Amino acid sequence: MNVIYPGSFDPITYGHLDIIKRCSSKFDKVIVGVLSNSSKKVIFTIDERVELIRKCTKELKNVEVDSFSGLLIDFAKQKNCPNIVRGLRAVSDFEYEMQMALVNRKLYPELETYFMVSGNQYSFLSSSIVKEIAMLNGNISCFVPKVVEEKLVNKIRG
Ligand code: COD
Repeated sequence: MNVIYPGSFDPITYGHLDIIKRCSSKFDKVIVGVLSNSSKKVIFTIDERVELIRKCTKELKNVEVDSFSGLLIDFAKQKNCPNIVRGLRAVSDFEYEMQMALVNRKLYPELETYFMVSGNQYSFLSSSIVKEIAMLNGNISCFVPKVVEEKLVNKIRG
């Protein structure tokens, strides 16, 4: 079975990577879908986010990274993959995730959403937290791979 792991990934963190690695060992193929027209204010361009994810997942041969705009269900149809994986960190994630899963299924009844519980060590981690720490000159090396750290620090300082 193939799955889509969609998100903003601005930028990818060890929390996202943990989900991608675990999916990679459970499913035939993992398509990481990066939303290009996010309503969230993003710091990295779509090309930068895709490139960072590709670099961080290059060892995982069954992981494909692609961008999409518009509705997630249309991306799922285009990829012929009616299976979505989402990460759950805490109860606070649940309400939004549940709503999204139900709306997506209403729009595309074949679509299933699977939830993968975050690794304990990453349950507090989000892209926003990482950006905030970096902007305040904190050390983010335990939250993101080196290549992401360098790019983020350059972006903020540059
Ligand atoms: N541990 C485990 N999982 C994590 C962690 C962590 N530390 N951090 C994040 N995650 C999970 C998130 O829970 C999520 O499942 C995934 O990783 C991606 O997270 P983000 O924050 O990068 O991405 P989101 O949540 O902003 O992505 C939202 C989408 C882009 C998927 C959504 O907005 C979307 O589908 N938009 C397209 C428009 C659409 O179809 N709208 C209708 C749907 S209601």
